[in-house]
Amino acid sequence: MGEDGSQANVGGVLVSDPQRLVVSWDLNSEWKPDARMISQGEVKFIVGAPDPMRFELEHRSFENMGAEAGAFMRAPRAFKVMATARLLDIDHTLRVVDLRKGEQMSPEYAALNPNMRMPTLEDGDYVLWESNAILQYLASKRPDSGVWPEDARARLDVTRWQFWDLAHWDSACAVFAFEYVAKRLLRGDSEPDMAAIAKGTEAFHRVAKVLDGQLQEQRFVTGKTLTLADFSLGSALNLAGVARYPLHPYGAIKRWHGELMALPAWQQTLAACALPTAA
Ligand SMILES: N[C@@H](CCC(=O)N[C@@H](CS)C(=O)NCC(=O)O)C(=O)O
Repeated sequence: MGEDGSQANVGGVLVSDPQRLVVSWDLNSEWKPDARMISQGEVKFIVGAPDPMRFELEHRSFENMGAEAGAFMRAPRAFKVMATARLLDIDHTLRVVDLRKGEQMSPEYAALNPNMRMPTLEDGDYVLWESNAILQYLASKRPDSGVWPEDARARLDVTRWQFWDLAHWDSACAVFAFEYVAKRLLRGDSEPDMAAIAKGTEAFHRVAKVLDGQLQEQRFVTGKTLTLADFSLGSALNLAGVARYPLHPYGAIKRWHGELMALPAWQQTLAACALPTAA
């Protein structure tokens, strides 16, 4: 809780080494001047200060475009691929498709992915699009990792939730991400369509109840262990604050997202998406 009344709902440590600590968090909607911002702060611990728990924040990368650019870099469908590649330690080269510049529409990109959407994977001559299919491809390279089990029923459980993601969860979250983040970033249009938000809120609660119910029963989406289903579904929560998902009633989803945020692969991917540091 900040002295100005702001409250961090979802946050994480992006960089932690003896010289530098960078934390990132999303703020509640009461925060002013613009609750859609994501800020990054440099934390200074003041030696000998009367209250050792107190620290000062120096905000950086704070202007609107910077904040939204951070959200852009965390676009859930790209993030899940990047984080899974890190989790599985798969060597890769990242090429950013800058949607703000319309790079997805270039003939070169369209030749790879006729949908003209990211992400797309290239492995030699092999090209694959659809983020959840890409996750399965990555997992097939690490059959012992356990994130995509060999047993047919266990594997189908993971696949079922990945289908559910693309059929229900992804689109329910995307309404908020579009209205509160992408619209402004890609079109310069800052007014969310409140009718779309109202309709989206209804759809969101319908699916969030299902996911929350599942996570009340178990630690991860398909059971005690982490699988591709967690990466497919959890990546959308990177935008929960900035895109104002109505997550308040869903304690189990928040607990689970906290667990994902604590994973080194998740933190490293967030750090890789962090805004450039100030000079
Ligand atoms: N179902 C696809 C969705 C891909 C998608 O919609 N990507 C968005 C970014 S997150 C995109 O590239 N949008 C660009 C556009 O619509 O022009 C997947 O999961 O890969």
